[in-house]
Amino acid sequence: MPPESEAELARKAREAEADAWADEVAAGRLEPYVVTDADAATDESEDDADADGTDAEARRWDAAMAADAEGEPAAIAFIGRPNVGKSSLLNALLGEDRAIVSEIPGTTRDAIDTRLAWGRSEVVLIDTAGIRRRGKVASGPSAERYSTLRALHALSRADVAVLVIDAVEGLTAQDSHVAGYVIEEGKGLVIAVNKWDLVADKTDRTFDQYIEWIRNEAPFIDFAPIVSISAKTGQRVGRVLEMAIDIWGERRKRVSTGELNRVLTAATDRTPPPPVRGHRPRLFYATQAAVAPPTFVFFASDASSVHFSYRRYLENRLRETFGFDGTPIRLVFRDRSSVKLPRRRNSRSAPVASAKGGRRAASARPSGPGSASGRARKPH
Ligand SMILES: Nc1nc2c(ncn2[C@@H]2O[C@H](COP(=O)(O)OP(=O)(O)OP(=O)(O)O)[C@@H](O)[C@H]2O)c(=O)[nH]1
Ligand SMILES: [Mg+2]
Repeated sequence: MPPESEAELARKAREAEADAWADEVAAGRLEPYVVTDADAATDESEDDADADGTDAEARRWDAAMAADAEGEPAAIAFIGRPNVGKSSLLNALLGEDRAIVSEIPGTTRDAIDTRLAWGRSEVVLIDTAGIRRRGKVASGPSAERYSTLRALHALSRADVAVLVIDAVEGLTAQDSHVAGYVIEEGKGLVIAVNKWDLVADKTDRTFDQYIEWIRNEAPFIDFAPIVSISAKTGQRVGRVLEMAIDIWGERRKRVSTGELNRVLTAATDRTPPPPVRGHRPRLFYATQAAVAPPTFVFFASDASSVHFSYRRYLENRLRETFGFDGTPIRLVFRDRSSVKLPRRRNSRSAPVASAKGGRRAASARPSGPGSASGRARKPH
């Protein structure tokens, strides 16, 4: 993968912006949010307004409307290895042979955008060139290098990636590699298992077993939905688009700070962070710093000692409560030595622990909090 592409530089800039924001809050220059009973009451009524009653279709509609409002249609990139059927899938969705399809790997050379009406809005479908193995690209003809670079560039301007894999070949190491790249970029992800028509002797267990196998192979993409399709027969191709648009909405979802902190309190009450060197880090509060991808800043007494597995535990609690299906989420941990929440002072914990800082080391993953429009205003 290219080390310092434009996309990479943009991602780093966004990361720096979110870091600066988190530091402002940590330094007390922005008001931290303190959960009170009054807030809890207000939140309850807010929650009712966007409660579960909304069905999937309505959410999709909302997403399309939001896209319209922002003036930017949802961009969905079809990515994957050469010859898996990306162009075929695009054609099946459009109902016409817009993109060139052939059995020769490397048919699509450049990323091609097609606008498609969706409800009262539009989505942009981006067909991309097959992404080859790194070694092959490095030693291959320059045309191949450029088509891979263009595919990655297309991903950087997309909201959601549909990773197309070949049902017969299964999830290869290269597929996992590309999925990892999607996560690093903070994009939404759908796994489309194409050429399902070629899988012989299917029973009603076949797809479940297939999913189980993929989940075992690549547990880091467990947030991404998987759908079996056939671009050739058109089976379930529409589902792919529906899923991608749902994920577009999930990626832009905001949760209220009150609600977020109730989940945090419940999570830490149930399982407190494990002690490190005899000292248990404390998590004071959290706030959502950005959308696309959803990014959360957690303020802790010793951010660097919040263990990876505990970060994962918190991520799971957030997903359990708020969904965020199909999108990576970022959890960033920051030290906060003076916090306005009422708490008992633990003389052993404070100065030494927070001096360790670990601000950079504290981010759970390479964080990239997304578009400028996704930048959170001061927590409400
Ligand atoms: N049986 C079957 N064949 C398919 C399906 N989808 C695509 N194919 C075939 O797979 C071959 C490759 O399809 P493309 O759509 O060109 O694949 P691509 O991923 O765009 O390939 P590149 O542009 O080279 O990266 C073609 O021969 C298609 O007819 C499918 O669902 N079932
Ligand atoms: Mg193609």
